[in-house]
Amino acid sequence: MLIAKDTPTRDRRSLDGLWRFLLDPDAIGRRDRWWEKLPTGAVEMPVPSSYNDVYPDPAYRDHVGDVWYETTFRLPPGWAGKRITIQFGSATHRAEVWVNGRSVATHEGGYTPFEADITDLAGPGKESRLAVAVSNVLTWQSIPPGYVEDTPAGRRQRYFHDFFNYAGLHRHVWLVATPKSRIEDITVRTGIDGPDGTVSYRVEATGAGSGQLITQATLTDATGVAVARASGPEGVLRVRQARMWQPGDGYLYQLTVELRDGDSLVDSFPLAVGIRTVEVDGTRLLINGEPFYFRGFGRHEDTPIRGKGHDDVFMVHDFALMEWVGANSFRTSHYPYAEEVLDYADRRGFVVIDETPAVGLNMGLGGGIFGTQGFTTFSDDTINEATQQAHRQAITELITRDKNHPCVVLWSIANEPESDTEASRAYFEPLAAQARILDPTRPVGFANVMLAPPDKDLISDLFDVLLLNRYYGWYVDNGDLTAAEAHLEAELGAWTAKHHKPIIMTEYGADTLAGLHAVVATPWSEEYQVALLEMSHRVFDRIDAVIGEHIWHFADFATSSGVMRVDGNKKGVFTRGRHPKAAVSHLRRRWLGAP
Ligand code: BDP
Repeated sequence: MLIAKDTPTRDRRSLDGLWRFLLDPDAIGRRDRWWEKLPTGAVEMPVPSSYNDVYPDPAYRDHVGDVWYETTFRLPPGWAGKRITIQFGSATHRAEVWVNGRSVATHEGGYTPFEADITDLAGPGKESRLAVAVSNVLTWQSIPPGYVEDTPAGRRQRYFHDFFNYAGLHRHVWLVATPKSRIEDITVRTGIDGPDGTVSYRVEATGAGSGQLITQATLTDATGVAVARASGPEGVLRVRQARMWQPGDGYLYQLTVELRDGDSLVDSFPLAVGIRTVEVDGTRLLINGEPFYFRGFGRHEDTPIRGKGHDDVFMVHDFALMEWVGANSFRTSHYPYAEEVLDYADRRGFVVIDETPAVGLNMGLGGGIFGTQGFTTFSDDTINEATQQAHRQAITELITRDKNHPCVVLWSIANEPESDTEASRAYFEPLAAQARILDPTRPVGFANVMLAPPDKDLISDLFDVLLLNRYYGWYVDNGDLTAAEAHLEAELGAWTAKHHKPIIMTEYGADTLAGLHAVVATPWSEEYQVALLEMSHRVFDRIDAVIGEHIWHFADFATSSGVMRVDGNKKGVFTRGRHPKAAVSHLRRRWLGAP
């Protein structure tokens, strides 16, 4: 599936806006056929947005189960004869879609796009009714996992990750018209040959007679001048004296793929292409043959009120803030972000570690933070083969969606899973292999948890890069940065000795209450966050294999409640409203050499 775009042969109409909305706490919507019409009591709900924080009512915030969205639309008269779909950027965590009373799509997984083909269900000009049931329920077999607990106050969703379980229609919804014979997918891979760039492409066409159509591929530079052409469903384009995509300089060519029937244009789709290479060489990660050092953050899609709803204002502002502090990269912790974010990173020359939603596959963690413990991670009743299948699907959907983005240089297939047991090895070995088959051009990693240091970890040999989340000075050695420094350095030395692979510090940091100051840097103060970062950076600078530092976190973010969280996680160097803490000045000095 290609993202909705206006092209000479395609059209799209936004369905964003205020939809009718109803919670279904008693799970009666399906029995009472709410897809035909929502009963009285429906409110208006903005799309895209999480629904949890829009109304001042715990029924929305704490809801568990289906919610129902409903709207109407009309196809433009010019769309007769086209293939018509509805495209959802995401529905968290699963959805069923009905048009005019007919079920047209289901999708599992809350952070990747899907479409419903409604060609035969909605005639041009006539009003059609669109209903979507979205479920926020997490189970042992979903990615991420969770379980529902019955409490005296009602059903409660429990989960093992440290961010609020926001749900709803989080991204754009489009009505899309494409030709019936059409381009279904494009895959590009780029290379560098001396001063030249190469772009190999493969086009998948579908629909009646598509096998007989001629495929043409034209690459234009940023000024619109054609620099290479080829015909056929696959080929290699050579760009003489190419300008490469590189960190900080997101130079993009455009590959226009056309399907033709003689002289007539059947379908056309433009794809942004950045020419660059990525490879791991010893303890270095090379972009275009040059060692790259990651400076940046773990982030969340998280903003006040809209929760995980995509928002262009926050997107542009957050990138501007990251550039202002001197960041060159980030990780999509802990799930695939809206594709618009990757498009923007491509254009801004940001480097991205792209992560699946596989977070919380670790029952050793969490006691204090998430309020749950006492399970075995991998067992028939918990994370099992069905979970692994959902995880496989999540990896496939991530790579399928993001394979053409030059900004993505590394796949992270999980965050802090259990990785020190034979069961974890059996679980991850086929998943790592699958990521490589889907994309042989990028390294693969996972974010390793503190509970699995090098003498315990049993899976890191399956991966290309070590991604380490470490909390020396916070969860251990809290308030004792001297001990923290020694322990961090010793551990990084042990990783290097054992694996001789590049190390990216994908998390380190301290909860920090904005405005809390201390003469002697004590935990929770802005001074302590600065001191912890300074300590960590001293260590990183002494370990040659460390090729990156992603502070946890870019901005304070919402979590479930618990004794370890005061109005969310406070490890941001910005507050949730994007006000800087003192750490920002330290980072500007370190990353930009600012005075
Ligand atoms: C790590 C997780 C991250 C948490 C962070 C923290 O990867 O999601 O938010 O710790 O505790 O365990 O702040």
